Amino acid sequence: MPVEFVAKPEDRFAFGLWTVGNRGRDPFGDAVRPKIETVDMIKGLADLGVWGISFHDDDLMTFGAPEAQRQAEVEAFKKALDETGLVCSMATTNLFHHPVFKDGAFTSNDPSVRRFAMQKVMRNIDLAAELGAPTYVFWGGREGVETAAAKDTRDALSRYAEALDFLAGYVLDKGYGMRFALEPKPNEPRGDIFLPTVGHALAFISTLEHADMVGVNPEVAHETMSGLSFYQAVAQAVWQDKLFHIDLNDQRIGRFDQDFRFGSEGIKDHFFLVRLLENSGYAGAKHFDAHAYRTEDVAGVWDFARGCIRNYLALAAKAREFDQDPRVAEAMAYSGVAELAEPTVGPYSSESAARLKAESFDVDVLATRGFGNEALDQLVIDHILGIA
Ligand code: DIG
Ligand code: MN
Ligand code: MN
Repeated sequence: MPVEFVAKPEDRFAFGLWTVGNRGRDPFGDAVRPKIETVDMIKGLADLGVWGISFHDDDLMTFGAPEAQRQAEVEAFKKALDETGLVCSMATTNLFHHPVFKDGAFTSNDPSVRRFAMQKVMRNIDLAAELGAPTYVFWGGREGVETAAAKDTRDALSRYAEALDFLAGYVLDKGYGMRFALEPKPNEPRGDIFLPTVGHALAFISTLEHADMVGVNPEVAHETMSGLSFYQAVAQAVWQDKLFHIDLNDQRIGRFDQDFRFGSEGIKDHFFLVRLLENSGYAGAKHFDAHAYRTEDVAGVWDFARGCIRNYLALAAKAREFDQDPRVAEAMAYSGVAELAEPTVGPYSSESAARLKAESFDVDVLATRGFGNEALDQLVIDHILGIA
């Protein structure tokens, strides 16, 4: 009998409207499944125990529609949230679909396009604030180049920073209490996208006027596309108190952005990721930015949504079992895991410097130490496989 994993709102799982709303289009084929109406998506996710919903402005409101139609679409969304108890956990702007953004949005060479992009964001920030979204995501899907001749990256980053500083100023001026989360990606749809990894984004944030209200929204697929460890990227973001949001999905290295169901590929990586999110006190949305395989019908879309949640909860249970296993504590003690948490020298003083320089070390003895990582990692595998 399969083990049941039931999500509760306090788990803070969230989905974007565009995830269960994905109709299976790809660069080589048209939609394969019918549109699910927004109200039905929200009710279906509420039935799964989901807590939050996120949206791009254009997911919710028809681009360019008359104000009355936009308002009607927003009211229907609000009504569905009220009726289901779901919250708006994040909002973001579609600055990538319309042809006007083909050369970028904040970094388009055309100043009018840059100003239109900022206006589009401001309008959706107002709605996000009205809906109580605590986080606003910026994924610069079109902020990049195919040829470096087209843009001086230094100018592009200056325009990017200028836009974010201005928009942060707008949020502060309005008193919205919202935070920004930058979502890195190395490429696709652009040949090279600016701010390609979490590392680039963290460095960029440090240059911003309102850096304290800007963090990152790492996505599994995007860091993996770069060949980097998503777990390590998230661990540094947590260490810098900059994990403001997270896009959970799955991905095979060296492929296009697959946005697979969470837990469908990198089981071991996700074991460590879920263990970190659960043990680090991360209180943000566990947001799935993924979609069902193109092979799926609407029933398969709900299999996909259930699978994202099931895999997260199953890995969280495995991580708890691992951390409660006395053999793990013993193996970690042998590996010296807790010793790394001890300061090496502490704050500088001339006395401590003199002591350190006078200290003697038996390097050959130190070099003989074995750290027992094979036995420790085998316990990880044993717990993941359920054979511990
Ligand atoms: C793609 O991974 C991006 C867009 O879906 C959206 O702007 C953002 C929201 O998490 N992720
Ligand atoms: Mn993606
Ligand atoms: Mn994403």
